[in-house]
Amino acid sequence: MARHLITSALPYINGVKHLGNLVGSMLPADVYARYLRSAGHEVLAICATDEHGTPAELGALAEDMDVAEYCARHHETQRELGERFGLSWDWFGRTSSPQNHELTAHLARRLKAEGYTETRTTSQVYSVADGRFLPDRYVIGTCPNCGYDRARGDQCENCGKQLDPTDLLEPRSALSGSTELEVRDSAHVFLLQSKLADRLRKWVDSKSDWPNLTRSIAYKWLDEGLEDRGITRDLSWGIPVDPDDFPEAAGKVWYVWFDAPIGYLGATREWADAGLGGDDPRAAFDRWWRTGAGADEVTYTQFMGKDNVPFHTLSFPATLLGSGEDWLLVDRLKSFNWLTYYGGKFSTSEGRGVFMSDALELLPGDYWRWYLMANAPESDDASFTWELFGDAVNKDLVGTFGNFVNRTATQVVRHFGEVVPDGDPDGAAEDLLWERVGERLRDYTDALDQLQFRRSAAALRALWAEGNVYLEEREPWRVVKEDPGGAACILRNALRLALLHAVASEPFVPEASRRLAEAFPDAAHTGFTLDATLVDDARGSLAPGDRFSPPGLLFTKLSSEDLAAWEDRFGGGDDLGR
Ligand code: B3M
Ligand code: ZN
Repeated sequence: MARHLITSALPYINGVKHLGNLVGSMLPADVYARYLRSAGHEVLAICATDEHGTPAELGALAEDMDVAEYCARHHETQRELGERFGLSWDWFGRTSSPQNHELTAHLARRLKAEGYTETRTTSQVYSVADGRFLPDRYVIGTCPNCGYDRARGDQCENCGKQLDPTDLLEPRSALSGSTELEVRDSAHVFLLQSKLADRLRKWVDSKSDWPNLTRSIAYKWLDEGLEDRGITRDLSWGIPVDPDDFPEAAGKVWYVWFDAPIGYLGATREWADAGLGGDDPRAAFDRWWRTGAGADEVTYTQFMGKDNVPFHTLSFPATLLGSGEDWLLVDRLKSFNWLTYYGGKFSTSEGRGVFMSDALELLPGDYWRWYLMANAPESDDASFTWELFGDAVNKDLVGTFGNFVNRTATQVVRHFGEVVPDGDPDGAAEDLLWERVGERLRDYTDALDQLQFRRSAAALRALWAEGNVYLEEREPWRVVKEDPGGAACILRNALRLALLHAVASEPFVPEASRRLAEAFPDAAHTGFTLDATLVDDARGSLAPGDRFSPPGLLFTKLSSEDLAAWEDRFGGGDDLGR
């Protein structure tokens, strides 16, 4: 038994996330957390909403709400949707929590004490009418490159050119529209990443087991020369800079990308303060994060989309290393490419693509979990299409997993009633079955250990298929006519295999797995672990005469009409000219 800390990138607070966000971080983190728990390990799975920065401010503005209220409401929505998707967080916190405020202030203070911060004066756009400095993207104007008249101060959406707000022609405030803008000086705290570059490079060098995508992104930034980074902003919403520590930056807040990863610590502190780690919250927290207090035994795995990799391989480690304290750093970092919608972007404003709330309106979480993970954008971008979704549901869940369970249940009930049949002892065919099952299971857990989700889904599919192969080879429906004892043996083994499926499938389709496991009220499966021992445990379980209550259909087939209607509603290939 080992200890595993798992975090997934923190979803921005602004609105419901789409399936691409889900599959790039929260969902694989959950599959892995469930797998490790079920393999008998101690797991702490942490997530939170990322509540600061311009996304939060703009979101609140768009809904005409107070930012704090906006965040509180959307946090609840995101929690509820996550839970309905079966995300089994140990804690789903908030970067706006008092715990995160305190940890952020603490780390900033430590960085200063270690000589890794400096105050520098920068010129910034100030809006007289709004009475505030404007972040780059709050300044809009005409693009000097293409003439687009709604270009933002950080980038022109039309031609893609990176801009400074002062490049814009006829600049105005995105908040009030006022053109009364001035360039004023503002003092900001900078994190001296350049001073930490050598330590960071050494640390990245030591991570030879990181996937290529992750390593190449980290080295690209190191090779280009790590720049010092402004970590304060002139905003009102955020974690305030402590004026005792940084008097020059009083009245400002920490940059969202400074406090957001600290949110992993903050959310763990929330968990500990809620008493979930025992009576001593400080010790419970330290045990997961401070290497001097036991966290040296923890394996820390992070999940995220590829755009978040630089922040997790460089900036956040810079914060932790630079503090001079014994914080746990990430061990394994799994990053994902993009899930596209028919090759294009998911888009809230254009109503294109499927969002978490839409998805649950159509079908339970398991259907989406399976499809998304089996087609995860691992080695490359992947495209959502209704056709692929229909195949994943109809072929894998209904046609393979569901079909095996259903055929077995029907035969058992018809010929032997709602009990595990007795009959002949196992023969050579059964030995062979369990041997094959053992191999499939090993493929499956190997792939999960290596964080290869498509491969693990394929192995799970192959494990399900073994059930159907066994039934077709042994034909209990035919054998039962002349040899009821033989048929009983076949179906007893099929039931035991279904029980194994219930345990093995739980990381991917937890709800269906739970229903299937409940079909065996007398089995000791709660004590099974998802590793090589599962084969013998499942084979040795379910005594003849144990109760079996048929689970009913685990999944429902999707008709071509359903799929066509959804494609119509959400947009599909044709609408996008593909
Ligand atoms: N909220 C960006 C994103 O959702 C950001 C991740 C923070 S992880 C500390 O892509
Ligand atoms: Zn432009």
